[in-house]
Amino acid sequence: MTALDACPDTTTHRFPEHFRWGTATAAYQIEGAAAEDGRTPSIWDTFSRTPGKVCNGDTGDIAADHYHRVSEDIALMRQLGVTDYRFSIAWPRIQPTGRGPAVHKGLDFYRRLVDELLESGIRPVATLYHWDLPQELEDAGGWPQRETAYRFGEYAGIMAEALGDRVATWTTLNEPWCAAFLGYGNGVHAPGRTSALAALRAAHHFNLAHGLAARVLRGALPPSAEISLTLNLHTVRAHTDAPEDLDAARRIDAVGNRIFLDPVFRGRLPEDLIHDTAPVTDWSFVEDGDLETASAPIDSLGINYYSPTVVAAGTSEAPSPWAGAEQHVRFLPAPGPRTAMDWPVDADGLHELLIRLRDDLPGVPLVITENGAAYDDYADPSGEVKDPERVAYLRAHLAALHRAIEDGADVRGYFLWSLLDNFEWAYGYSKRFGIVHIDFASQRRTFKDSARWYASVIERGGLSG
Ligand code: IFM
Repeated sequence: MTALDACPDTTTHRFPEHFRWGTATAAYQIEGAAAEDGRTPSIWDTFSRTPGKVCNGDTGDIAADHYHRVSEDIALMRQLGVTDYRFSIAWPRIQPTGRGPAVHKGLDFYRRLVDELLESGIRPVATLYHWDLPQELEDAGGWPQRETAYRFGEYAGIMAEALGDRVATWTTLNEPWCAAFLGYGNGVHAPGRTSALAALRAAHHFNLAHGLAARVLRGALPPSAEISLTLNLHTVRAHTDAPEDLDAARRIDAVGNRIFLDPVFRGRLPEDLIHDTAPVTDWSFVEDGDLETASAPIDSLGINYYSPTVVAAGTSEAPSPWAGAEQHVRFLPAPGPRTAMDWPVDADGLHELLIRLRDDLPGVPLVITENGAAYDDYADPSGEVKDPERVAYLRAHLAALHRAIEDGADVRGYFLWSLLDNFEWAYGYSKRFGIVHIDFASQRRTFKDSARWYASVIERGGLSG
């Protein structure tokens, strides 16, 4: 009997019976052990070593040292009571040059992780690509080159063979928008290139890579395995109903959302996107059959949501990730409170997005594969980490998600970003998203109040009060 059994049931937002409750992480952000057991540099190792690219010159060399602390971290998950754990596989641990046979020690690490999760009754949800491209593939042209998509298909086959019998859900890519447009468009992410054409080419090759991997996975995995893709879809709001502002929103929806949704779910590129991007490219790098490959059937769509985007007609400064749309679009600050990332807290945006997907993609099960917030957390003198703003953020977003489910959105699970404080890309360790606080000097893990709160949500199967 737990403490909750003795209390009157005050659950106000009960989630469906088989709802999946998880936390999420990514390899480069937590693993460390950057040069161990055959792992070679990824584009993030190179980028983080480039002066001026990452806050304080931070790198993922040690990160949360998860590579050496897997058992400890799984014990934390058991305490939380999560049903699922979403992690990513570091491609350069498996294929150091991005091609050829797998490194056994790399595979062994993920086998051990998955086996310990299963022993703990936690369902493994693996992402094949969360931005750590082997540097050698970038040197050969990176995602703007078609060949990278074929290499990704090969890597997917290796992983399916190694772990296909025990990983429940396979996600091909995490947030290809960020990887293409922040990595190749405005260069704030690795590999730091600034070319609208490279960003659009990368976006197409991500779609192709996703489809190639989905086909390989489908051929190799047991029928029970679920194949998915995670997108950071933008909830785009026009500042006013004026036609110019609505058109600005349409442009961002095309280059932010439909550039992936249409190829993957409809086997075509949006016509307005082709028209808008004509000054940059004629899309002749799209070959016959690519869009059919990209639209290989998948079992669910993962959605990462943090905050909405408000736009009006106007212009924005370059370098911009938006592949030319910035010449027609002005980005406005959304009102209301903000997180430590300066991102607006707006849970209605999650509801809005889910209702749009309910209508646009009927029959496609949805999973929230990331949602969470960074705040300036610290351990107080008694060693406690109080993070009431994060609890408020999570509560509001879970309530919005619950409302969307009641309104007919078929959402099967929620993964909180993130289990651990970690390497937040260009922000290094200056931003903390974890519900577990990490003292990076000692690697001591401490549950924040939000971790205890999330555990009680999972135990109740909903929100209370
Ligand atoms: O930390 C990232 C994660 O890697 C991808 N989605 C957004 C998170 C917060 O910025």
